[in-house]
Amino acid sequence: MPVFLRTIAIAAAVMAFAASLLMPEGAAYAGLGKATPWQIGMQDPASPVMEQVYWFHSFVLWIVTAITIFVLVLLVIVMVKFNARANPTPSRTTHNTLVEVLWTVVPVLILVVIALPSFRILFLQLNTPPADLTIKATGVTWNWKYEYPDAGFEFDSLIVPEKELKGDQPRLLTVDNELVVPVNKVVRVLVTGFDVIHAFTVPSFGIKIDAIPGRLNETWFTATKEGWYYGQCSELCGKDHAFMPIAVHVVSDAEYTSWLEQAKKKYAAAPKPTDKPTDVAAAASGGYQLQ
Ligand SMILES: [Cu+2]
Repeated sequence: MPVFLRTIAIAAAVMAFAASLLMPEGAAYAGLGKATPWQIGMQDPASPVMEQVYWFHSFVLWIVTAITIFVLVLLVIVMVKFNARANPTPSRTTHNTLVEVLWTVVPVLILVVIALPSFRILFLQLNTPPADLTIKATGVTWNWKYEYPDAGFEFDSLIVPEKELKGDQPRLLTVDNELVVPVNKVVRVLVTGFDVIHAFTVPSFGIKIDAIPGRLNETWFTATKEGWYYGQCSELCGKDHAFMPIAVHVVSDAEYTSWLEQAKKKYAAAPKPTDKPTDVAAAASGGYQLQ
């Protein structure tokens, strides 16, 4: 037993030391709105739904960890106490009513404890509250098209190629025309696909929903912090699946109102988005190449 424990302790120490050597200085464990180098866990939550999802994830992780340790301890006890050398004449016991009732009832109780918050969060996600703003997102091969039906305009949102990025714009996530939404408002997102199935995802808002041609799906979020939030198409849709990012800029009410006025003029003057499968991203950038 002590040898076994010592081996585990040495292995843990070596792994911790290796991780500290590999970990670059200033690396964050998780970022808000986008993935960060050396991230551990999910992106930081910026909506009530994602806060709940994150909480549930950690909650289940603790339960899983406890069960794993419990089973490991049982295995070690069996290996050490009941091996052929330590226990040459084994017991002939085949039934123990108390133990059998326990190993049936306890897992059921654990599942109930997991299921209750799970259903609560599922209901929170699926039950859209009265919306302050509605946006329609259409997945096209290979970009997103956004429509603000109440304001009466729509526009294409295309990836910005790596060589055209400015400042600290993130690679593979930056777009030319981003979604803009006000902070602390209920945003209903209607999602559909134009030609093939895509999926609209923003991890920090806790939303991921399929964009299916001929079908209108609905999801919602309330962004609780201003800033930039990124996501990517999350359904394998074709050759440029990796190059149709989603960028959402969350701004104050005043900034949103002024953006809306400008956007109405800008997109009214712009040519209508192409509602047919074109290689718009590739055409705009002269072909996107991975570096
Ligand atoms: Cu896609």
